[in-house]
Amino acid sequence: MRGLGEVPHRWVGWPGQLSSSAADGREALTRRLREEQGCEPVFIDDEVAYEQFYEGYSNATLWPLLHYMTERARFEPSWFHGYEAVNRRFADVVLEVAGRGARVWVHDYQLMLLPAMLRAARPDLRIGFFLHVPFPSHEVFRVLPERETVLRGLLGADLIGFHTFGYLRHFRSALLRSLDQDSMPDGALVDGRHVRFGVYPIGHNREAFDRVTTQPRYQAQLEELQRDFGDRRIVLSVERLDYTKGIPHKLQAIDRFLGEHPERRKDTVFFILAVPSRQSVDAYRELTARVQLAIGELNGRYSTFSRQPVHFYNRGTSLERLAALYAFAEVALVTPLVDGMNLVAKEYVDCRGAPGARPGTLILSETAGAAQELAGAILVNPYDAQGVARAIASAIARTPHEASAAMDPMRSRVRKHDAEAWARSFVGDLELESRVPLDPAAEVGDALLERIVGATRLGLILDYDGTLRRFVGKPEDATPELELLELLERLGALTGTRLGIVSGRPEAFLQQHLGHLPAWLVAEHGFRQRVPGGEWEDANPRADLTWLDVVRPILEQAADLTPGTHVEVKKSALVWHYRRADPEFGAWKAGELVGALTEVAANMPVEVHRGHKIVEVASQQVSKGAALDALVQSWAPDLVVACGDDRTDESMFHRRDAYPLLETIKVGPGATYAAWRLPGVAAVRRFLQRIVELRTGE
Ligand code: ADQ
Repeated sequence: MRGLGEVPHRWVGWPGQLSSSAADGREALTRRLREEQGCEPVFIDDEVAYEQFYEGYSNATLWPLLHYMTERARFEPSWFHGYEAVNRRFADVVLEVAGRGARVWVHDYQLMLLPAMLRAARPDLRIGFFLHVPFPSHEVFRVLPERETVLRGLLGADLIGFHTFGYLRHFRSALLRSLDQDSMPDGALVDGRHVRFGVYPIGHNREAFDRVTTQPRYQAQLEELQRDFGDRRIVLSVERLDYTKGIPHKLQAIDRFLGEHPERRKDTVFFILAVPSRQSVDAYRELTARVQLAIGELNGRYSTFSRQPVHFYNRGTSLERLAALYAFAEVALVTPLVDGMNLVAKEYVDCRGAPGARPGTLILSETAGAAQELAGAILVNPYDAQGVARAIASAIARTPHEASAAMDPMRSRVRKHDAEAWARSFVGDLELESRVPLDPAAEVGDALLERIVGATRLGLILDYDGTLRRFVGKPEDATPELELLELLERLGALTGTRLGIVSGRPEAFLQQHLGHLPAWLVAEHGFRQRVPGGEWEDANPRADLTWLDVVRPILEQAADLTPGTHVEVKKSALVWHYRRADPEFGAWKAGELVGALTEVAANMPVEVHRGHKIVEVASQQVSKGAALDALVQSWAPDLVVACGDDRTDESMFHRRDAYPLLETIKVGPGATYAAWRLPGVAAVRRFLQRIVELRTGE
């Protein structure tokens, strides 16, 4: 790829299906590819891998699904195993050839698991991924049984690129709805890494067309076309013979056009160049037969003895002939049903400037990614045969001046944004350092650990949900796993160490799951508390809770109006949960609810806050900060570490100013008053494990 310039690079790819004799010479082929072309082959021509990975999961599951053709998509669990295995084969070869810190650019839907595989094995690599096909609406994508694994596979990358902003929008929606992964248009924070997203519309290989159109063979092709078809207008279609390209629909439109314009049957000729594709997949063989039949019928209906209106070429074409055809055709009819970008449209536009080219008009599907860039095309709905027939008629009727006026600005754009510019822009962005959101909290490091090891009387105050335990679909399912309980047991038993768990959960939950631990428990954000092995009691018996009856109906009404939400009633707080609601609808309703509550509760002793998929109204007279005060008083420690992920934990972090003995750790992204940061639950557990090891001298 020229965009990579002089940067030393290697291609890793499948050299295609080998004949059995060539398969015997794999080693020789590998050597030749490596030495002569800088390529590393990955062989997938063994029967199982080929069928499961290539024909199966790539071409019969993902390809139709990503192109909105759910009814064509087939799902076979064994295909996904083959897909995983071949992605793994690619990973093995990449890992062999990629040096430390190498940039790896992964292409397209066949390799969507590869980024995460590479990331897991080699965090030093900088990984980019580009999707050449559409990313469909989540309503379609969610049909994929392995959707979560596939999305996680992609999130292994540092930079993920799409042709259009629409595809990126759909991808973000899938992240939110399938993985509960929040994101911004430019990226997402995933396990403490910033995964960037970008829009990079691919361009055509301008350099190849510039080169070929200066050659005598191109001129010869052009002269031949002039001789044979000089008195006729050519309407040209070029595509792979694929059901996404809408060839049968196009033939219907041509049928209408020829039916309605008998005067054009003599001077218009339709060239359909369809390169055979994936002929081992049933759907493609059926399509070929269907197209051939329809063309036979069309020609039967409209041919005269000397003239045939549709010429169908079911084969590839040399670049000089292709360029000559582009240059000679006065209309290009590019009408895919869905297309990631479509390079044929851009090649046609560029060839308007080729030597000897005739002025021309592009008819383009509004459903092709290229439609967003090629504003001078006649945009059509490929399903609307009548509309496409009208577009053909109006394109043919254009004067050369009209055609050029629409074409010239498009051509400048297409030439500027060619394949090389596209590659440069993607690779350039991949070079940029990932930006972790800027805020003052520093990564937890050795300085903090040293202070912890040195403390004689250490206090640990830990939040539960989102800090010790990952969020799951239903809050009641987020019970502590054995591994976590063992860790907490060991922490609580450390000499010179006091452990407190401060949570928004009700006491019943904490008692049931954590009650046996040698730990101070604080429930409902500080409303109820318990010393190890003791009885539960009110932290602030004088708190005014009369507001509960006023606020509760407001939350209940919100729950009635928003499917998938419910109200949790605690002794000193009310919580509206929207984790199971449609994420966007839930977030919008949460905003409304906070607005309504802020007004109603203006004079009440409450705090309204929006947390992780919740809106909570809690007594102002209790807080985690107040709970921390009480623990500090009773423990008399020389160091306290408070750690939490939520806004309610900020009331503890604010105590930093009051106690120099307090170290504060925010878990996850977002603005905070804490001094330190850990990226997520896994990192918190590793951190606690390290404390156990250091304080026991393990
Ligand atoms: P494709 O689906 O293959 O690519 P497209 O972008 O149109 O579609 O590229 C086809 C290429 O093949 C063009 O360069 C064209 O010149 C060539 N070609 C087609 N028919 C030919 C023929 N008969 N003879 C010779 N050459 C022929 C996928 C996505 C697209 C996306 C590209 C690039 O489906 O949406 O634009 O990747 O990202």
